[in-house]
Amino acid sequence: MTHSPYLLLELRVEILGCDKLPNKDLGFENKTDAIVSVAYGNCVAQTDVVTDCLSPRWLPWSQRAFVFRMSHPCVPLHLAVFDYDDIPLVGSLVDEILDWTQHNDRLGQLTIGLTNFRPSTDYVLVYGLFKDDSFADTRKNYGSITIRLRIEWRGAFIDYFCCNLLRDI
Ligand SMILES: [Ca+2]
Ligand SMILES: [Ca+2]
Repeated sequence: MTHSPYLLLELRVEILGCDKLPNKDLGFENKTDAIVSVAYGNCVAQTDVVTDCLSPRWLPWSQRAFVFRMSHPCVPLHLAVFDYDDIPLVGSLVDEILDWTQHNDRLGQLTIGLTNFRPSTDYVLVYGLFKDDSFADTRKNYGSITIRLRIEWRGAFIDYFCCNLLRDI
């Protein structure tokens, strides 16, 4: 039985910031409260919320970095930016998840293919955000997002294992 070598790789994603997000909040000095949802395979995670800012930055001590075990390079990375709204949640966990997506306005989203990234290389990337995944050239831009991305072998032990495996071939 053979395993995909991609099972030995980690996808490391850091959300650094967004620029020119649309404003979804009303009121004096009340602006979008940005939060980014990061999804890879069947795993989903969120950054911290940056309140009242249309060009938010996630600083190193905030929740902005995520590590996923890669399953295959054809599996894309999905990012979505929301305006967080602080509405009290009640009920079951399923109800809370449904409430989260319904109460927080989606500002823009993005799908990133990973096949062209080389392992052990840092990439700082700026992407436009769009309201949906349609292919029309007339898609309206909803600001941009800056991320740092790196694909890495999983730990020193894995490095040792792979080196010996390659040497034995
Ligand atoms: Ca706000
Ligand atoms: Ca808000």
